[in-house]
Amino acid sequence: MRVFFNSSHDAHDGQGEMHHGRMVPCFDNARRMGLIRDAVALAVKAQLVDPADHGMAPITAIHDPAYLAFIENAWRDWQAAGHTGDAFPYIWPTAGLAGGAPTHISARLGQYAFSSDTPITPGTWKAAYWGAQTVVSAADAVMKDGEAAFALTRPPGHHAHANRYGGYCFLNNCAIAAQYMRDKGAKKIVVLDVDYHHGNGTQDIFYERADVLTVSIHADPKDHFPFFLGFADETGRLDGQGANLNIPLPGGTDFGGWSQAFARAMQKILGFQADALVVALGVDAHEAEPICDFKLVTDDFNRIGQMIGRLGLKTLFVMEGGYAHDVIGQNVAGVLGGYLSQAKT
Ligand code: SP5
Ligand code: ZN
Repeated sequence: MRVFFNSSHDAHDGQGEMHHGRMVPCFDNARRMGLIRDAVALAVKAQLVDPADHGMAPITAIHDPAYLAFIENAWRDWQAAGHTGDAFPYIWPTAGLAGGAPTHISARLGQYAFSSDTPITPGTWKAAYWGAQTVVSAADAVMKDGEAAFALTRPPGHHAHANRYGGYCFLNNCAIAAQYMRDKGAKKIVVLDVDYHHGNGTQDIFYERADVLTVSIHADPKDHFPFFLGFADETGRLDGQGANLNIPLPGGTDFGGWSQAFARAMQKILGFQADALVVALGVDAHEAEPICDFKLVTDDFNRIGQMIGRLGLKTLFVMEGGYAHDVIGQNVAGVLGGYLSQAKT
């Protein structure tokens, strides 16, 4: 399988994140990528490919220009204000406290962030920009010959909205890839999100569209991040009515519960008759994951890959979460290997 690798990923290098009131080392760290790359190289015949530069157009097709300008310049503006550590917000425009158009960097951090777990560092834009190029290059390859590809990148993307960052995500890589595939001739796309966390950004971006079905299997937001989106009654709006499926699952879910959810997802996906599939491939449903509480084991990820292969669609895998260093490589390789064992192309 072709593995498009974002070799600029380590330009995003947070010193820490706010976690339960303390600064802790970032869960999304540079070590993840090497571990996954090496395990995948061993397990599936991986062909490492460097991304090509497709410029800003595929990114502006999804994200607001003012938001992109903010992310690109945030570190410079933060430094200009005299700060040396990573950039974080400390105030947010919430109901009743959202007037004016303040220009201070701290106000704008709060305007564009939805959570406090996501540092902006000197190389954040570079890593995120090349991450988007990595998924676009992989999407391009899938559209050209129909064979599956894997975009291996960080920071992840599925929590990012058109104009909001958070949950370690800045640019919504899956949304950028899905739109790029649409523009290259695919009429209908499914984005299937198997990360432990709800893909709130992807859902929001496509919520009113009928051409992109978004499906997410995740920990119930009533007591898991991102808390404020991802409920079962969110089914899409206007043209997009019926084109969003959320399957929230309780903490402690094992492969029995997870695979039942997948069976429901599969029915919905097959009924949609898409031309291509984008998989938001988080592996943080594993029992060893530090910020999650599902109970999947490594063999289950191979089964998930097989189930995805049986969907019979042109497939692009995009790396999302997965933070347990001891197992993430095997788990990602398991999904890709399982997929290859079942897929026709
Ligand atoms: C891409 C992705 O997986 N992003 C996840 C971002 C989650 N950040 C917030 C972490 C807070 C977790 N608190 C969990 C407590 C478990 N005991
Ligand atoms: Zn996650």
